[in-house]
Amino acid sequence: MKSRNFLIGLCLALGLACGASQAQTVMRISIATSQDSHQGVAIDTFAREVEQRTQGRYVIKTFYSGALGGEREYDEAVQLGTQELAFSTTGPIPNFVPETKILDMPFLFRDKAHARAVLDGPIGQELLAKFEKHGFKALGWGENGVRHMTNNVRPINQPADVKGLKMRTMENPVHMAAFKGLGIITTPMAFPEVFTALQQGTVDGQENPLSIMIAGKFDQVQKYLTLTGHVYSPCVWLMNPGAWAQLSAADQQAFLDAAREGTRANRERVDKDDASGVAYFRSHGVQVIENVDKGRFVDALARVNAQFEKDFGAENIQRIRDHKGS
Ligand code: EAX
Repeated sequence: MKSRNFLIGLCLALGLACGASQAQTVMRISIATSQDSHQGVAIDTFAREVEQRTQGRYVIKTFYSGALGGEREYDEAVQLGTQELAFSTTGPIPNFVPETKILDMPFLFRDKAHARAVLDGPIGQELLAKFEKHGFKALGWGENGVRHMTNNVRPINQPADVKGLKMRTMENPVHMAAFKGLGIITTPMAFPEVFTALQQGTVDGQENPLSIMIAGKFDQVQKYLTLTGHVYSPCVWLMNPGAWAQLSAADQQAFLDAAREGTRANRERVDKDDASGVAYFRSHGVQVIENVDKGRFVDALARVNAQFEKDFGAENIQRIRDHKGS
């Protein structure tokens, strides 16, 4: 009997070991916004592409709406290795990778095409490489979109109108410095808390790309939307370096290709949301101010921009502004 039990035990152990070596490796990726969004499309596409390109050896489990926490929390989890992957805006990233701060400067990029060309070109690739010494593998850039302002107090037509407004901001030092420079009372907060904060009046307003505001149904809690286009908001594909190192060279390429496809789908959705956003908000009762004189906002930021030039290097800023190819 004993030897029979031993044999059964041995078979089970072998079976498990054998099963484990054939088993799929499951990795997790998360976003703070809902699945039906430009970020949801990004990670859904990534997951599908990874599975196809690795013949199902890698399975990417997708988490939405802050199910694994807000961006700062899951960026940290990826750095620590308790989570393998994340698709994050650059909101909290300067707290981990200070070199990326320059990308969060207001009115740096002329438009999305300019931003995409910079991120996909040498400047973007140089910045991706900087993530490594801060404990991340960055697979590529994605997009959150061009940010605009909403609030419940008054329509914003000019810089003076934002003075004294209490606005939720991302936990981003560059954004906060700029908004303070405009006289805004900044309230940094993780995204999963924003809807409730707007609903309860903890803050008067917030700023985000149209894609985020549509997906977050902010029309239910905001009266005025102004297309300030004050800053471009990149996303980045983050991976834990240990998880990356475990991939074969061919699988690493599969992950990079999957991220590229994810970004393609992500940017397409941003364009679609930008094209339909104004009509969406108007039809949901939000007053939309489409044309503001952006030059006046740039002028109002002169003092803050002088500081950014010192911090990031005027030549680095100029190199981005001069980038052709958009
Ligand atoms: O991915 O926190 C933010 O405002 C970001 O733009 C986004 O909503 C989270």
